[in-house]
Amino acid sequence: MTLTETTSKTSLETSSASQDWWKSAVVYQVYPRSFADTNGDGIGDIRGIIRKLDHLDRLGVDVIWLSPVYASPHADAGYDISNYQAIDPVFGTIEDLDELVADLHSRGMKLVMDLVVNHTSDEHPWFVESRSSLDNPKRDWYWWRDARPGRGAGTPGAEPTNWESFFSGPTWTLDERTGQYYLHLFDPKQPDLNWENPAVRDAVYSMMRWWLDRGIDGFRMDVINLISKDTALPDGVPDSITGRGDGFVHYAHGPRLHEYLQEMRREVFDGRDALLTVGEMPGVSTDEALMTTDPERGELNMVFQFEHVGLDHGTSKFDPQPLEPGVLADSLTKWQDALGETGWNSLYLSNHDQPRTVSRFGNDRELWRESATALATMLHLQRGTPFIYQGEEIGMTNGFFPELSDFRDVESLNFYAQSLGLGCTADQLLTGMRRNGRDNARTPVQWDATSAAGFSTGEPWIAVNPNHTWLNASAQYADPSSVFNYYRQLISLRHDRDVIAVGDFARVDVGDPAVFAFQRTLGADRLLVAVNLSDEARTVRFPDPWEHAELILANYPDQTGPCLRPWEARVAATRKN
Ligand code: ISL
Ligand code: CA
Repeated sequence: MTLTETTSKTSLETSSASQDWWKSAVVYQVYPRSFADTNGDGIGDIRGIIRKLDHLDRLGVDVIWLSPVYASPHADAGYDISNYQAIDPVFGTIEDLDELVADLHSRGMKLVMDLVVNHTSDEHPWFVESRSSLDNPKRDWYWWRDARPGRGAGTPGAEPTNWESFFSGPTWTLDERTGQYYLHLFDPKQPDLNWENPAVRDAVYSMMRWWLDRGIDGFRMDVINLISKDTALPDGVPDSITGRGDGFVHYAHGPRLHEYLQEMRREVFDGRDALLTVGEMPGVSTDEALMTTDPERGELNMVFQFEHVGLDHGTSKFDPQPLEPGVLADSLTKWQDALGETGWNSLYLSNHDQPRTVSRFGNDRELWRESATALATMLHLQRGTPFIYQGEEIGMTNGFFPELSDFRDVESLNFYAQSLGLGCTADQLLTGMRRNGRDNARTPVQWDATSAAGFSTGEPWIAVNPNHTWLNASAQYADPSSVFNYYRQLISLRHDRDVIAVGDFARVDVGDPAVFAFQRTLGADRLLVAVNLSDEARTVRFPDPWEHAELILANYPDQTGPCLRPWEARVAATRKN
């Protein structure tokens, strides 16, 4: 035991000093609007993050990914940026941000900022200029097109392509002044930048250098796989209900994506040390992810893939379907295997766009603690860099939204408005939104049992979950069996044992698809993980080496034989001689 500890510390020091420090790091996502409010306006702010750094320190995370705090009209909660180099007053000042960076650094943590450059806000000066006339020098910074030939601008179906936007409705909006349409894959207030134009790329790179010079440690890149599009802009195959087309194959993973990412690396990242880059890539294939994360190609450290967070989608994300046993494990295993040798995985179950992990994949009622810790074990002991979404470390559950007026998110509200017109009932739609809507992730972090959960002294911008009276951080700190303290153990295990960060991954068949079991190997070190992802006890066949392994972590207090109780997780270690 002593020997193992000494060995792992030495190798950790080596790995954190190296360029690959992020392989043993754990990232924590802060969604600032819902984290902690210090001035009573009901909206979280940067000073709130500074005030809560002890929580993050205690948890033991290495990196904070901060969702956008830039100047924004907030049509999409800050993912619509009107000034990349200014902090929105609702979140604070640039001095607050500098102080946050300094405080994090003094505690040995890093800050990764959100980079949203597939689109800007329509209130960004670039777009304001671009839309001002047909011959404005910035006209070509965005995607402007005439109406479809033979159709009058503004008439139904005259949009340049038939694409459906991520937030419902067409991806094109007519600008009356110049009579042309502009492209927006998301909200009309989020026009897409034209990356074909080198001046756009230069402006983005110079903004990125400005932030890195200020001391931040990397970027999480919003929908970065959408920056290169097929310039012919072909129609997508029409949907039988909306009549609009799915343009994904034409606007995602376009022909110049890898060229742009490599150019960005040369222009922005070369010569700078110890950064972290992660690209959000909805719909990415394992092949594309491998190309993007292969260090030889010099693109990104890792990507967020979406396969496992789409498994429960029916006709849309708002039509969630139950998952068959083994489906989640199969998908995650596929990604472990595909990116194992050459690339690198990010590991996540939740973020500000997804429902809460324990409500979606676990049992947030009778087996809340067991399933929250089981899912965390399954994720954190895979090969890759784990991401914790704020509140996940205390097992926060989906929000409580009795009425339509309780929802805030543009995606949900637009979907509701559009689908009601297409014959769905209000009840059906609200049920789907309660299950999979993005607002689930955006209710305030539950710090304590007081009326606004310690989040704010004012009226929170979105309702606090009523379960904060028992589900809150302060109730968990002192309880050794809490979800919070379990996460602490998982994080410190990763820091202490290189087999977790970089060991090989191999799925183990224990004879029951509801049990996700795998083995990690690094030299002589072996880690054995078995997690029952179901509400029922399961009898499993543990392979040989497991019989003699030392149990190093479990989410039930006592251990009994080959039966895994509901959502039981066991982690054991052996060392070959
Ligand atoms: O949540 C989604 C809709 O089902 C996703 O498709 C999401 O829109 C997609 O992952 C892109 O997300 C990112 O870009 C969006 C922003 O709204 C999300 O919050 C952000 O994470 C546009 O900037
Ligand atoms: Ca505030």
